[in-house]
Amino acid sequence: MENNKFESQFEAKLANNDVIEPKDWMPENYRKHLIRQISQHAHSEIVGMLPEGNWITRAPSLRSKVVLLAKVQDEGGHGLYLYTAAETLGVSRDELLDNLLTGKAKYSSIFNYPTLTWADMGAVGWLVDGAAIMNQVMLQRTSYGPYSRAMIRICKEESFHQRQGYEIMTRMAFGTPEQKAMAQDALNRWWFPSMMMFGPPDAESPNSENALKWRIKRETNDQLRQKFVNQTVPQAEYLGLTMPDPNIKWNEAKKGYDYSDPDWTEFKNVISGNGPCNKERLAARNKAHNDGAWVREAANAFAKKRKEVYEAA
Ligand code: BYC
Repeated sequence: MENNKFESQFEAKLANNDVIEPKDWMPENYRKHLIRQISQHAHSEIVGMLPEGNWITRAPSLRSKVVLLAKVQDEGGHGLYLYTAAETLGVSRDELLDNLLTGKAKYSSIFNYPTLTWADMGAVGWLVDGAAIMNQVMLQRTSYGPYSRAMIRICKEESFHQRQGYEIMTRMAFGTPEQKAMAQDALNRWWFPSMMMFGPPDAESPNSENALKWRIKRETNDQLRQKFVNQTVPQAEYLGLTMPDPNIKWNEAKKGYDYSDPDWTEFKNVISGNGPCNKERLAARNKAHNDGAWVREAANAFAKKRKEVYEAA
């Protein structure tokens, strides 16, 4: 009876577009759904630092190095806000990190592809951050308060990241023929993996129904994928690059572009641990975690000492 009352209050808040806060009553499945999505998102930010971190020491100018460095640091910050948001749901950071490091947790499929040339820094910023923003703008209005607030800041920074990538693409596409060919090659390799970032087609997305019902997501995987295609095709045209999908064609009736689906078998392979870089990414995260053990020990020792001094005073 009591639970019913709380449940109606929860439903009323959702219907009213109010946010749910950590101390509010929430259904157990809503809590679990959020922990799953927010922690996967946090892991994606942290693993997402690796493909770009790969190019910091090889950036072609001091300016491009500083900008890339700032972008990669932002992603570390995004991971931090998101882990903190997940912790408000009663899960510990240690448990979440353990799930990532042991390969139990998912993170975005996109970060299991290699960054082979400097043009990939352009394509990642343009397409990967472009897809991320397309998905994340709606998450600023997600129903869980701490996630929504984290997303507001993240989206501001992601817009800068997208511009950083598009600037690199512009310089290369309007540069020498060799640079233009590198930009085209990067677009060819990153297009379909970026389309996979939105998740499986709606008909095969087991989590979408609850996510939409609870206003965690406000648009479906396919709706966002379509918006991303509509936004990106004119940008590629401006760059004078060819979209690597011969089926991309304006469809007046739907006021959007038709396009080919990515290879969903490849997607399933990548998210089950068998993408081109899955093993390398997990090994790099584990190494960074182990190498950082002394920092955690020092911070804990300092906190303990400070508490003793405070209590003795
Ligand atoms: N990669 O029922 P579905 C970023 C999984 S951007 C891996 O549709 P949902 C960044 C899904 O988890 C990237 N796994 O799920 C950008 C589910 O498996 P489980 C991160 C994927 O949750 C630039 C199963 O497939 N962004 O961080 O309704 C630089 C069925 O899917 C993927 C976010 O995380 C994928 N692409 O929709 C640095 C945004 N797609 O959990 C960093 C927040 C699906 O049932 N997340 N799966 O075992 C979301 O909006 C949603 O979670 C998704 C998936 C759209 C990703």
